[in-house]
Amino acid sequence: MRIDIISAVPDLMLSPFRTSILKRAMEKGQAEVVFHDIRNWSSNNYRQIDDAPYGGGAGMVMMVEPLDKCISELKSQRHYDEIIYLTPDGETLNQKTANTLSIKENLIFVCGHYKGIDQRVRDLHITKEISIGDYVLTGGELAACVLADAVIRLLPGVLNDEQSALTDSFQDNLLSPPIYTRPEVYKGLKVPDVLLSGNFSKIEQWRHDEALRITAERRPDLLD
Ligand code: 6GU
Repeated sequence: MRIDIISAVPDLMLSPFRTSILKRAMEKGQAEVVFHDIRNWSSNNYRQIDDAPYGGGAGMVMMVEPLDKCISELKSQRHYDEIIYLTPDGETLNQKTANTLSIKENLIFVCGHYKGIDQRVRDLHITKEISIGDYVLTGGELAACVLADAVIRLLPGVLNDEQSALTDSFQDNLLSPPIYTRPEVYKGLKVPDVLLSGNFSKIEQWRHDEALRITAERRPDLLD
């Protein structure tokens, strides 16, 4: 999979992709993430990419021309399955969307900054709009990292068996049961006996019961 990320501040996103699992996925060639600084497509001497909104009001708007030029150039090089704008007014990201995107070949993520992007970029190019939750960030960059992480970890071979995505919270619409590792007792808190029993069908039953209990308590909406 290849993800092209377009942003006014690409540096904000470097470290997540230079560390740990995402770094390894890039090194093994399972994912390629390419950053594009939108200023490189600005046509004036000040490398301007934003301007005041028509009709007045606070904040700046990302101009249509640099974004259009950048996206058009990428589109001339390969087919993109989705061109995604990260915005608080998009559909809220969930595991199903991450699963769907993980089987695509080429994606573009457009990160808005300031008040957002000129509507005509959306009309011309954007095929999907995604939010990562009901709160406002300073820009789409952190959301783009979240989306890229959620998608890349699902690619074949990115996780090893122990980290397997199949047992994740949300993959089966249940939250995760409690987990423990050594020691057996810590500050008087004991690991549940069933986990030490060696009886794997009982352990699986306990884990499922606990997952149901915790989901009912915290996220009853997931059980509907
Ligand atoms: Cl995708 N962008 C911004 N700026 N804020 C957000 C968001 C995205 N998702 C939640 N809040």
